Amino acid sequence: MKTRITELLGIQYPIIQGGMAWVADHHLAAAVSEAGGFGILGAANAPAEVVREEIRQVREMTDKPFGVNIMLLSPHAAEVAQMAAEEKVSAVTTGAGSPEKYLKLWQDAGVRVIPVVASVALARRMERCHVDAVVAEGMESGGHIGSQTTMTLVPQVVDAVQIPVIAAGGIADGRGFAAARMLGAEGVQMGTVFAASREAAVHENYKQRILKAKDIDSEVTGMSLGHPIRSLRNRMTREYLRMEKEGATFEELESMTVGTLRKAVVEGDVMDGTVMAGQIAGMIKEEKSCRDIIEGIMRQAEELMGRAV
Ligand code: TUI
Repeated sequence: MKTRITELLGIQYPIIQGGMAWVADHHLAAAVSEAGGFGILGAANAPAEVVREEIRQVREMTDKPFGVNIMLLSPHAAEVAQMAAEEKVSAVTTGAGSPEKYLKLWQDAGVRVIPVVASVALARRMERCHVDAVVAEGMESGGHIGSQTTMTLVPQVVDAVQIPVIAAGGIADGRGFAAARMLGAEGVQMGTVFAASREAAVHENYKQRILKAKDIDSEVTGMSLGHPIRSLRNRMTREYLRMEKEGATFEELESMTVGTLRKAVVEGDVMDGTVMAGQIAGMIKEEKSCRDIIEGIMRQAEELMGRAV
């Protein structure tokens, strides 16, 4: 089961867990790493000391490698970047921007760097800065998204760079894994399926909303602000989209969403909270352990690919 990604990260299976805000805590990251994948803590908007404590907790639960995702729009991004270097986590992934100003810090500390990109241009720029790999994330993903689909983005990024590419967006089973490999990816990153896993320490209402979702249940809000966010349809998305259509100001729209991800994930308010999830939510029907998810995917992919995984 070797690819350049399993070699780079020292893991058994080339399956990486997305660094989801409020979802990807030590319970989830440790479970994914223990199962042979690569668990990731989502730093989101948290201060460095909170994330450092999460790192300690993962280290108590597993000896396996794991990483931290740094959300570059966070007001604490710089201090979390510094802390990740001090803690010498195996890898950092980044989202919602370009991590150029932090690369040297991580590279000097021996931390692998894997930026999430939504375009060929950023993938190329990252390769020129000697990052170790990129995650090419399609707009099927939940949360903050780009504008290209996984099917179109992944092969174009694979053609554009020599470093290994990890596919993300719309993948949750062995068919998706095999398809990503056929597109040239050497690993996959998945979020939604792990958000609905047994070890995800999220509110039951959030988990059930994912498990009950249909194929057409997600919406993209914030397109007019240049920060499109995919989440599952509810009173919140309907009201937001109505205001967006009516030409509400940046401030009006922003003020509507403050604290709403926490509201859904932690408090379980799936009506007025932001239920971030990818389009593949419609395919996820039961809560499984991270081990069952990962081993099931590898088994199905091996069958499909004739052990050429
Ligand atoms: O980052 C994500 N997904 C996220 S971050 C997040 S938290 C958040 N909350 C409210 C508003 C905004 C974010 C929820 N979900 N995925 C990785 C990702 N990165 N997708 C797209 C991008 C991206 C977009 C533009 C990366 C770089 C970029 O442009 C950078 C440049 O300078 O070219």
